[in-house]
Amino acid sequence: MSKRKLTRRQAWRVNKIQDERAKRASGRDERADEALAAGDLGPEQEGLITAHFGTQVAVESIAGQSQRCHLRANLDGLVTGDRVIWCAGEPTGVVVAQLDRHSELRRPDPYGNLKPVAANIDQIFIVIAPVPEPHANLIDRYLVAAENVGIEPVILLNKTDLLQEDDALSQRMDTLLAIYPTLDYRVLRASKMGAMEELHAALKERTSVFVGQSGVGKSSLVNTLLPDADMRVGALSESTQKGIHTTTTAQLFHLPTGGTLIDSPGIREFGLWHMSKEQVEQGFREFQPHLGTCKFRDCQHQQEPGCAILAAAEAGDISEQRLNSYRRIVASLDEI
Ligand SMILES: Nc1nc2c(ncn2[C@@H]2O[C@H](COP(=O)(O)OP(=O)(O)OP(=O)(O)O)[C@@H](O)[C@H]2O)c(=O)[nH]1
Ligand SMILES: [Mg+2]
Ligand SMILES: [Zn+2]
Repeated sequence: MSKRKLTRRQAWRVNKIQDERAKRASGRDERADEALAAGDLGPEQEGLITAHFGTQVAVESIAGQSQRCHLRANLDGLVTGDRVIWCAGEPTGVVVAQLDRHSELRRPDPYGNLKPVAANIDQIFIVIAPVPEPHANLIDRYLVAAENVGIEPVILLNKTDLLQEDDALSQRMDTLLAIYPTLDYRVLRASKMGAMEELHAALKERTSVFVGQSGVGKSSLVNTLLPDADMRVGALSESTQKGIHTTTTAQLFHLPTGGTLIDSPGIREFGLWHMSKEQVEQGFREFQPHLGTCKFRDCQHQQEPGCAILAAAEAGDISEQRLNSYRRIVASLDEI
């Protein structure tokens, strides 16, 4: 899980593609500027980005109408959930400014650069399912990220219908999840075959984002909550029992109950390379009362004498599952 290193030839090609892209973008920017100057566009108004497609975004007006808009090169960091100022136009409008975000969820791309995924979110739903097989480490990575950006995380076990006739699987899920309610994280359950009440209630009047591995059923949940959404869903790969990355861009929906929901593309891995060891420690809630109380200031919490984290683990205040996750995350930080 390290940054990808490009050969000289690949780097040259990437640069060339970027140059060409920049040229095309500046051409589009000029045309947008001309349209603005000529008064061909409507008045400035506030809007909400509901989806992002390369150099274009779908913008929704306050009245709820949607239009494709050109995104100027200087605004290319805009993401689903961003509030903007835009002008309507025929056939495409133009986004002219970005309004402040109150929160953002970011994750590193395969090259190790941090990219925002969605903005102005109140809750992150970490969606897992009996298949594809969930890993505590991935849940904990999301929790660390959520703690660091100060957005409330909720763990959502989906596809609970698969547990009804499989006691062993059901037991495995219970074991995996048992620790989280004791740390005051909410754990909800759902299935597109019914059992949606808890989720409906949790989504009410808030802006939430579904994140998690590919194939856990994020888009299927959106379709169940909102039959008009018509999101594409994809069966798991038969050979690997993993998702096939069906959703490719984050998309925003309004729920009849007053909530707003963003579906996001599933991920393979969630690197936290951008974080320091201190930030990772802070992201483990139950570590917080013990941080700074180890005998050595640069304690790695491995086997040092006088380690407060190890003492807390010994006393049962920190679980082995979480301590293992912490160690794996910290080890992965050193890989670059
Ligand atoms: N048994 C069962 N299968 C489900 C449920 N929800 C989704 N699935 C199946 O899981 C597979 C993946 O569903 P998607 O909704 O495409 O998963 P996703 O999380 O959106 O995946 P990406 O878009 O790739 O990130 C599909 O075959 C769905 O039919 C459920 O509640 N129960
Ligand atoms: Mg999807
Ligand atoms: Zn320590």
